Amino acid sequence: DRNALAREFSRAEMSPVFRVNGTRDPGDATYKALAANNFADWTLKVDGMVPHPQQFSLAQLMAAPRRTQITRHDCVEGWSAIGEWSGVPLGLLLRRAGMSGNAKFVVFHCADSTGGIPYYESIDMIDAFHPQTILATHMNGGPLTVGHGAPLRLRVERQLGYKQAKYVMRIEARSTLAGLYGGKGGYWEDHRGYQWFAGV
Ligand SMILES: Nc1nc2c(c(=O)[nH]1)N[C@H]1C(S)=C(S)[C@@H](COP(=O)(O)O)O[C@H]1N2
Ligand SMILES: [Mo]
Repeated sequence: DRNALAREFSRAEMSPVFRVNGTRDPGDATYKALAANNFADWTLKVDGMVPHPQQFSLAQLMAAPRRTQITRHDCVEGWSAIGEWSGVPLGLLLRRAGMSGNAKFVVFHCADSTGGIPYYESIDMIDAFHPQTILATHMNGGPLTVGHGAPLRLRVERQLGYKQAKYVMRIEARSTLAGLYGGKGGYWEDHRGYQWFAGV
């Protein structure tokens, strides 16, 4: 059942250490300038196949209704960690933008790139509107650190670690993944042959 909830854990079960993996700091000049100002000038764009494109400041996202959940993150490289994530339900932002009936995917464009290749990920509408799919601004009770994806990262709890896009700058609704970068819907899918649907 694609709408079933991922298991949630108690505070006592949280991992003492939640490692940072993949990009630890996007490091480019634009990101550096945003971080230096505590992301006060950062905006999240929601566009593509939506009737009402949106832009949200971090302050707006902080003030929006939020959901907090303690879940287990599973990385394909062979480690897991239980952490607490808090943020805005993605569905809430998507409903504000509206959704064209032809849109089938939601793409997350990230601030970082590796060897000049931008990081991106995508999910379908079932996951996009799943109640545990949030854009996290907080982790383990504090604001997201740069290592964990500040100022905003995706949590899509029924899927593996590489789907949990950090440094999200733009969310794009699309009818197809063809024509976008390598066409397979994500950085790891394009370059490492990882599955697009990474269910846990
Ligand atoms: N933008 C971006 N998102 C990313 C990555 C990355 O390198 N860049 N790495 C992915 C992988 S493989 C994992 S396991 C998790 C790691 O998240 P963490 O650093 O918060 O542990 O982020 C995922 N999201
Ligand atoms: Mo990972």
